[in-house]
Amino acid sequence: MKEKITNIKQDLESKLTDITKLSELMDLKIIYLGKKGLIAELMTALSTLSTEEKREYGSIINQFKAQVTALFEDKISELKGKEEEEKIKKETIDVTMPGVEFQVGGIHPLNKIIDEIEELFISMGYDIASGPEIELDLYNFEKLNLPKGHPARDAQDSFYITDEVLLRTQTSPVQARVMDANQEKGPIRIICPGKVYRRDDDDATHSHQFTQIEGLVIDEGINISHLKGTLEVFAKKMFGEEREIRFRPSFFPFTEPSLEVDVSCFKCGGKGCPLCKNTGWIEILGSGMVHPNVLTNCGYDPEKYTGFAFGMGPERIAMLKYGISDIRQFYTNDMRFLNDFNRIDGGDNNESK
Ligand code: 2NL
Repeated sequence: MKEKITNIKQDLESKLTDITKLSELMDLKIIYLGKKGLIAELMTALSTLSTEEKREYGSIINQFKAQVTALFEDKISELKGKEEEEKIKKETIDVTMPGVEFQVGGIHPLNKIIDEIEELFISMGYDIASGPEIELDLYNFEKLNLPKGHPARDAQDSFYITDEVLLRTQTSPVQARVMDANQEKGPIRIICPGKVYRRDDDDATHSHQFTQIEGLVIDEGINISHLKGTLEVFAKKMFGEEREIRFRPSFFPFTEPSLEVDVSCFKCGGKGCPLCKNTGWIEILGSGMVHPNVLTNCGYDPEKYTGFAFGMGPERIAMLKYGISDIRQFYTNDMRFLNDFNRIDGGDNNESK
């Protein structure tokens, strides 16, 4: 038995020195250490021996097995190291190969406009407020001086979920909620950007879902000159310092008086062109002094407080500013359109769409 073990060992050592390939080594390992390998055979042979001999040789074979396993482990790591070295030697890097082009994401043009408007109002001391898109009739209409049956709350235009719950049609309910929730009933200066929903058939100028930014300022002594000054700063910031604004009387149920705001045409400078339909002016937003009923409905004393409010559509502002003719471009995620606004210059020079 001893002799047999010595022979197996010598034979293995000489075989191991000759082997240069990892795959051959693995085959050899099975011959020695496999289930039906030489070591297993030695173990089987034990059964023919006496109890005494079994004990002696059992322990010798176990030690031998450990030695053989160690020999294989050493050789495996030696060959693996060599193969790795050779692989690295063979590898070359072609520095002239073209690189992989990465698609870099960017901020959506609509969000860029919203961010820009938010920045401006934050710089004037406004807070940003938000609220639910699934809204109560109470906040979307009732508190804003649009009682049930009011012609301006045409049910045809709204997505009602129940009699009292709908998808908000404007962001004014956010402002009504802020007024309502203000315990001190003190001054407010907020803008409310967000998604709104109307039951419209989508076309180049209509979308059933779009965005709005509304603003609200409430304090003692707020008057229409505050509104005019604020919106003039806004118009100049968005459309250029040389711009002028003008106000036209209008009607909204939640403001009195109500004013529509036009900016002098930034394409022709006011001389008249197709963009301004030869009027020299372009409508950019609606505004007015907060209706006393709205103040009362939200817990403010209209004898003490006055306020102004305005509302605009960021899509319209972006379409005017960048010459975009179809509102659906904002929602269809056509990469050719989006990439136009994703250049290093931020797309501000885009005049071609
Ligand atoms: C438009 C016009 C406007 C308001 C929105 C408002 C909100 C409260 C009270 C009073 Cl809580 N007014 N919002 C006022 C005037 C006009 O939006 O053409 N939007 C696109």
